[in-house]
Amino acid sequence: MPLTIMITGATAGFGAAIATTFARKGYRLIITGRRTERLQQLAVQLQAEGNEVLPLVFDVQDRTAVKAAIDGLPVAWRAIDILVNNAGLALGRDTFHEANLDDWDTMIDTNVKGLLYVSHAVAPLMIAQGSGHIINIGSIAGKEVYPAGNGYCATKHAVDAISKSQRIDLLPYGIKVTAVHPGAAETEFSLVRFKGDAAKAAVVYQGFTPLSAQDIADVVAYVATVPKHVCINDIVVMPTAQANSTTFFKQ
Ligand code: NDP
Ligand code: 8X3
Repeated sequence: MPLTIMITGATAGFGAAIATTFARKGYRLIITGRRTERLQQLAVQLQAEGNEVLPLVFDVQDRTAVKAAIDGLPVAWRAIDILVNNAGLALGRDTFHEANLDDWDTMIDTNVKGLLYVSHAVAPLMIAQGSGHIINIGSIAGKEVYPAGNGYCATKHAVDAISKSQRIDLLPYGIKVTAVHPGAAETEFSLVRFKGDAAKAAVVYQGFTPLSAQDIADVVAYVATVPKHVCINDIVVMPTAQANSTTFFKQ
């Protein structure tokens, strides 16, 4: 029986690249996101390549929808070997006192509460089978804070803490927990952060080679395929031209 991976936020960026990468490795895929058309397109493409794919449309912020989606999984899809908690976003780049409270709410509801809801719904399935691997996509913003990163940095520090806590509580059930913390990667991330301002988003990646979505998919594929007795707990992945959150070598 091929292994099954569930990826949240598979309609773009890291999630789409992770789905494509694991599809090529022969995994069965549960792909999720809010944008139905994009999710359906990816599902059709991967199915055409011979993969079994189950697309599920839900908003990770909506805990009733999350629970309904996982509880409603067809029996043949209830054995989830790997969960990649990838869905997330940054909104705004404002100093603390100028930050928009709705932006904070959306980031906390998505990056923190959404990750908790999905993990909480999937963990019992992994516990029942006595194995599983949760891979949480954190960020360098979860290791260090940077100016005007306040709310987003807080959510990614929470992902770091949740990963450590899941690792302890799920230890007796043979469940691995890995946190992958990328630096700057060119996806739709900055377009979303700057609310559709493409010029502002492009500036973020000027003067150096950022990570690509495929770079992160390759790292996720690596941590997911080490031997059963090995768990990579935590990994920080940066562009070579980025030393930390604020130090870039741009030319
Ligand atoms: P993208 O904007 O390209 O993709 C984000 C994905 O998350 C989309 O598929 C989107 O799908 C999904 N998503 C967002 N909100 C929700 C929601 N409420 N419910 C369900 N799905 C949601 O960004 P990235 O691929 O770059 O980001 C992926 C993850 O990586 C995020 O957690 C981000 O914080 C993190 N990250 C990104 C870095 C970067 O520089 N790009 C660096 C470090 C970490 P849809 O809109 O269809 O719901
Ligand atoms: C995304 C990278 O540097 O904008 O998590 O926080 S950064």
